Amino acid sequence: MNLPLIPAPAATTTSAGTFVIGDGLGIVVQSAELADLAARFVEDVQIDAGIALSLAASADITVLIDSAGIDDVAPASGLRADGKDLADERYGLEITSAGVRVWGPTAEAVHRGLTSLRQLITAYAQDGSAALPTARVIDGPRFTWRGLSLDVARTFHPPTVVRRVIDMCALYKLNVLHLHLTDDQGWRIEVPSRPALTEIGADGAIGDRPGGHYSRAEMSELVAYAAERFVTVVPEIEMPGHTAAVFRAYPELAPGEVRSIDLGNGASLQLSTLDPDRPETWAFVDDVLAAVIPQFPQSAYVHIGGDEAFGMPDEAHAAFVERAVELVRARGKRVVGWQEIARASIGSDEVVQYWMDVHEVESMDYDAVSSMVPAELLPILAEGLKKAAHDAPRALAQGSRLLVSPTTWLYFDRPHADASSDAAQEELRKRVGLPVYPAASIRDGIEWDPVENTPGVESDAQIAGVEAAVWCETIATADELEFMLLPRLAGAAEKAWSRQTSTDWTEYAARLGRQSTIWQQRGWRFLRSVEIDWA
Ligand code: TNX
Repeated sequence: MNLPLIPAPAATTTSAGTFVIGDGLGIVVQSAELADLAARFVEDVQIDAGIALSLAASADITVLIDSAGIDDVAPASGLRADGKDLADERYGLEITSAGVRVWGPTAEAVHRGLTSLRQLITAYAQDGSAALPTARVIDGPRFTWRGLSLDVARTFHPPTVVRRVIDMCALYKLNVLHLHLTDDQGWRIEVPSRPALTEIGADGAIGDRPGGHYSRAEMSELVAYAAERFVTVVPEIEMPGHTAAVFRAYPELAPGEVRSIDLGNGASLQLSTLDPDRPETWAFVDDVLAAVIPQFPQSAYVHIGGDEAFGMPDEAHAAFVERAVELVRARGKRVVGWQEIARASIGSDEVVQYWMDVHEVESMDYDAVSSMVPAELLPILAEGLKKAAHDAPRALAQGSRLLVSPTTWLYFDRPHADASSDAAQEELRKRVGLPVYPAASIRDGIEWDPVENTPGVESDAQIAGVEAAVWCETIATADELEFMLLPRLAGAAEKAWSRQTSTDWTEYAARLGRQSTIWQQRGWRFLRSVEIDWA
């Protein structure tokens, strides 16, 4: 029997008995470092399943640091955003007719195990108790970097919304939240030595959406909230393109002529970039790094963007990337960047985020696209796409690992293809999502493999991890954001964590249907696809 868990665990055996979880049952931790985890678990089970467990009353659920049996599952591949090499997320979960045990070699592993238990309790909850099947699970991730990139520049998502997104990531064992903190439309993080970035650059977003930024205190609170849930927040400071907000704040950094193409709907595409030949550029970049890096103590990486430096000669772009890498390294961090950074000279410490899926680029319907974008933009796009095919092989040849984020399967700003049973959702579905992308179904999101579908990649070892991305040009509110994230986020987690290289749709759909209880309990909006039998 497959347990109703997403992502699917590595190894499960089930048997005929049950153990009933109900109000007042006790949870005992065997070391003090697990006390906070257990307390959060009790809180989560109360919200998700309406069952009130009690801390330390009796040992119905025992939680402990122990590595018994975890070597039955191979260690994960990839890189960790927090730079830890050895932290191990493999865990065991055993349900017998006498009680439940959750164990692992680290607090993080135990947290992953409790997350599975939380999903099980909710899936089986009925009238205030949950009869769990007796089972033994030994589990661990396929890839160590399992992320979501969230665009807070095109729409400013306030801290309460970001916390909800962190909760979603944690529920699906995703461990990286990559914040796209700066773009043409807004600069969202404080840099005390450059106050105009937030005084001027944070104003506004796309169209008439409100602007905003995270104060230093708010950012630190978010980072801590994520860390408590074993999610590392990786900051992205986009450069040398996508910097119109910088130029609004500090016009002296702008090239002589600032050019942009109007895309309609209040959006425009900038064709002006930071200039690597000007010393002011580097004083600025270093000031920003000096302020930003200490705000993200868990992250071993800084994301420098690097994508779509439209109009910039290749040599200048490469020179820019190389200098930016040096500055980040001088501050003790490593660089992750969008795939275009592979056109520069980089090495095995740099992570290259693969996004322009070759299959998507090849099958693009140029006639359709040309009716959607200004004519002036077409040759620029075409040139960028031509170069894109070489990025992943070039990154691998330089010894870098790929963070796999292909548009086809992991861009959650694609319109949803599945119809919804709800009329209001059908309206949303037609309005939200970038029309240049063909719509994608939930099923599309799980019928692929990060190794098989990435050009030039032959083994898990060449991949840093798997990261979904949600760009917010068409996503204006928290409701719309949740609607685009769920249920797709669960599918991304399945691909990033689960060891199965092919996922059976019918089996996955059955597990997915059981997830909606938690979403409803938490008030998270999700696409009510007619393809799924929701709980
Ligand atoms: C390309 S993905 C971009 C973003 C857009 C996105 C829309 C990437 C590195 N650059 O600026 O928001 O497409 O899907």
